Amino acid sequence: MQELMNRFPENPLLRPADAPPSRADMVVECLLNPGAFRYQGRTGLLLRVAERPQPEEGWVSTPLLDPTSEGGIRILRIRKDDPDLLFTDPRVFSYKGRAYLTTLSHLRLAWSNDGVHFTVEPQPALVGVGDHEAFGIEDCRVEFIGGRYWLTYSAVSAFGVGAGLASTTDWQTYTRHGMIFPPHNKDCALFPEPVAGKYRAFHRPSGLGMGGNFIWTSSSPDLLHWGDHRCIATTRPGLWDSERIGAGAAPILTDRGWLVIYHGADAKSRYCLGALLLDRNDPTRVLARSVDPILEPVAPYEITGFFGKVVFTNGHVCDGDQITIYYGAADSVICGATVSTARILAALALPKN
Ligand code: MAN
Repeated sequence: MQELMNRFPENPLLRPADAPPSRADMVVECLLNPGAFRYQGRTGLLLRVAERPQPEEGWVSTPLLDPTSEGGIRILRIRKDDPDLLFTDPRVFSYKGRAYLTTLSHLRLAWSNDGVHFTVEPQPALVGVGDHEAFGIEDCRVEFIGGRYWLTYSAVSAFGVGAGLASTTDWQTYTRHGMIFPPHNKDCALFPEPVAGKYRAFHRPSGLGMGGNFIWTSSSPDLLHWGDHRCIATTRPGLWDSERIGAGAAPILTDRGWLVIYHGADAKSRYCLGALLLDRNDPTRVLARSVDPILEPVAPYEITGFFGKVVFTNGHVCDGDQITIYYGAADSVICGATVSTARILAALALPKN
């Protein structure tokens, strides 16, 4: 199928070498999955910077946030031949029956005057705080609502993955609002405006045994307390989004309804992007869904990397009909692509589920 999106010829826009590590004893392994926004005439990205200790032959090691350790970080080191170690995915391992990430992520700002060439700030903007974020914070969505930028991110810890909320007006100081969706939940994106008088969010709780990794929407009077939970889209057996799906950034209001760009993965963890169209006044109603992906991992930088065959977005900016999406490729680098809303809407079909 002909792809709908036009990749930037400058891709990848940012690579790990473009971000200095937050500490001398760390290596930036991946730069990925940025939130995107406009501020004072510039395009801002809130990058996920995934770091790990300097690699050592024969050892697996991971940093954990620990306020009782020197510098606030404790390194967990395990010999690769330890029989209690289970290591089959570059992103995660299990030790003595407990799951850990191989990297520790924080959020870092990058700025651009043209939306293509970005400069990464030398220091983190936000790092995990407290025991519910001890394995880091990831994949932040940014939305401007009521004069503030609202940041929804995955908060990872031994307690699971939940959705955290923070806000800022100046990108210098941040207010933390705590966890708004408890584990297991991620891919939380806020709507840009209230619908029928209530704030709205997408999120992705994960069902164990029953259910699955589906997109839900909920409403709130204040962005902090959420209810009215509804599942609106499920995975589709036999298609590219058969295993898990999750919303990207905020939905885009079009004359046909809310356009949602989402990611879907199959059983081989190949990640593509698709689209949903929701009723403008009742976003629990799905009007249409793309059958084919709107972006697939086919470019070399999308196929090969820390975790290959991945395109994953949680940030875009809009100029009239044009959407510029920023996306993580192969969980390693940051890329950009453009598409018109009209082109996506024309490609949507009625849902089959
Ligand atoms: C999960 C998340 C993302 C990541 C993809 C692909 O959905 O951890 O951050 O990009 O997997 O690895």
